[in-house]
Amino acid sequence: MVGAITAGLLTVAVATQAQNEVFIVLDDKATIDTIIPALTNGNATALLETDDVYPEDGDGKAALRIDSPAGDNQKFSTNILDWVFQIVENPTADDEFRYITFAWRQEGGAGTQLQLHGQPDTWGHRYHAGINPKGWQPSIEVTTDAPSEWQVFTRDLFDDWKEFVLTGFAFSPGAPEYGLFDHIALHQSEEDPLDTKAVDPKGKVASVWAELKQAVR
Ligand SMILES: [Ca+2]
Repeated sequence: MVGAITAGLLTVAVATQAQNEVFIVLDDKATIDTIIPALTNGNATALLETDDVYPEDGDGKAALRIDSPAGDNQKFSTNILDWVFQIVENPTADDEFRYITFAWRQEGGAGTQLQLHGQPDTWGHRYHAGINPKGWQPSIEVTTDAPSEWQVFTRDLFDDWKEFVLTGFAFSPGAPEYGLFDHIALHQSEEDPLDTKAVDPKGKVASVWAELKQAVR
């Protein structure tokens, strides 16, 4: 009897379709103003940039700027705003995601890095372009080109790192001048949900963390 009930529950879970849920980590002015005070660690300074932004954005007027002249050249937090995201192969719930899209540019260096904090492996989920600025590993080189111009990438987090619980980010340009980050979203289907030319506008369901937290608890 117990076995039959369990099997029934499993069937329901598998039948649940992905909602094409999207969580915008940062993109427009509101999201960047929200994340800046939450980046409590690191020697750099986090600022709102309204001029030099990722040009293909729908909002087109906001990016995160990390002025990074010294020390660890980064801003970070292991648990930004109590975020708890489940990185899984088949995301269905509001807090489950498989893909990340991000854009970045850098002034004054030969490589930049984005680090994702979670469990297991704490900071052991990293992406860099050009040189790995601090040599922090593991890190996936998404391009050999230094990001002197804006670059955008979509990565399959499950393929890259397997399942983990994502709670924080480090914006780590490692540059003597500054790094810019923009157009960052977690998503359930592969297409960049912030692409202004996205073919499936129905997929643009932007989650707000406060609502999402209410839904999952
Ligand atoms: Ca933007």
